[in-house]
Amino acid sequence: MNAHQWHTALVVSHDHQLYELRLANGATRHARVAGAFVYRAVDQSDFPVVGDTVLCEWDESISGEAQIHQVQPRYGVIARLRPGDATVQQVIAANVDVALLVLGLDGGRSFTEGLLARLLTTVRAGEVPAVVVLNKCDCATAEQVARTVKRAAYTAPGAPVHVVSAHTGAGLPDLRAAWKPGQTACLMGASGVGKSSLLNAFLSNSVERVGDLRTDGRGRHTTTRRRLHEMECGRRIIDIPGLRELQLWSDESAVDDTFPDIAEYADQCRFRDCRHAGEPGCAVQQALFEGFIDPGRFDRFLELRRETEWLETRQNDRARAARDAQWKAISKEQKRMKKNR
Ligand SMILES: Nc1nc2c(ncn2[C@@H]2O[C@H](COP(=O)(O)OP(=O)(O)OP(=O)(O)O)[C@@H](O)[C@H]2O)c(=O)[nH]1
Ligand SMILES: [Mg+2]
Ligand SMILES: [Zn+2]
Repeated sequence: MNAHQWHTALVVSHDHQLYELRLANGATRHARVAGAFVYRAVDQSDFPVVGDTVLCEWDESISGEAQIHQVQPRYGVIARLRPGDATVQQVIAANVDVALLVLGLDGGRSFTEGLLARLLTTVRAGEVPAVVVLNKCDCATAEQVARTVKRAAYTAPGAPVHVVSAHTGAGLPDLRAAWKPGQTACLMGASGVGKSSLLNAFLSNSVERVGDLRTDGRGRHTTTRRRLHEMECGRRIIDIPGLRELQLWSDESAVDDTFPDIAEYADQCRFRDCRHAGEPGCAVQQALFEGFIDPGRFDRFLELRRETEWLETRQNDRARAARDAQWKAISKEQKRMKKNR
């Protein structure tokens, strides 16, 4: 076999720079990005992530480790603002066909409209279809379940809502039908809602078992790394650690998609750029006043809107700084050329 043959492979997981790939024949192989790749990369979001298809090669006679040369074009990208950084995007997973937004039915803060709206806006920004998964239905009464389903449907208009239990298996066959063989689902949600338990329930008929569980000291198993798993019949599922911070990487239109009811009123505001903060002729304020918009929902809308505006301003600042630096370099070069003439 030719030692320098190119291969396409799927990124299954990675730990900093060390990647784990699955090859077309099902074998796994460790890999790093090639030197030229690092040189070409503009920023962190160019590097491979879980779910990516990459082109790679290796030389068996030197080491079995593959070099990744290229990331194939992505669709279905789930991204957030890199924690602790003002303007950098962190891609969480790529080529995702459906996002399973997992929340808990066990009371307390396992279900909040705020978190659901945030998860939804995040996945809509990457044009990933969302399914709401209310897990731990074994912990709730029928009445509690009905109430939460209603709140979920109200917060995520248009998204299917599934009531399930990873422990009893209730609702799982229906949920499995949310994505087709050959497609990839990505579990998202807070820590402890049962993402890995759902994964294990899905993998129970398959050869693979989840080994990536670590006890977090409070007696809980916590996922520490994103990982793509192969289910039976060619379905794929990505498990990720609970997102402690989910700052949006999104734009205003994704927020409007999450709040179509509010966006509809906003279209009727007198000013195109109305911020719905007391401007004259504001249809949103009017609808609030008349009770057509729920004040809590309006607060969540404003919060996400503010966050995207802030991000856009930061990005513009960054672009301007880059442009200024470019002009400075050009004029410096011109001065140098003049002097040398
Ligand atoms: N009663 C009940 N408990 C569940 C269910 N699903 C998960 N749990 C429990 O919830 C706890 C957290 O489950 P995990 O699957 O580790 O949660 P996770 O979302 O993967 O958490 P992170 O990996 O930290 O993000 C465990 O103690 C599970 O046994 C369920 O359907 N019913
Ligand atoms: Mg987990
Ligand atoms: Zn307005």
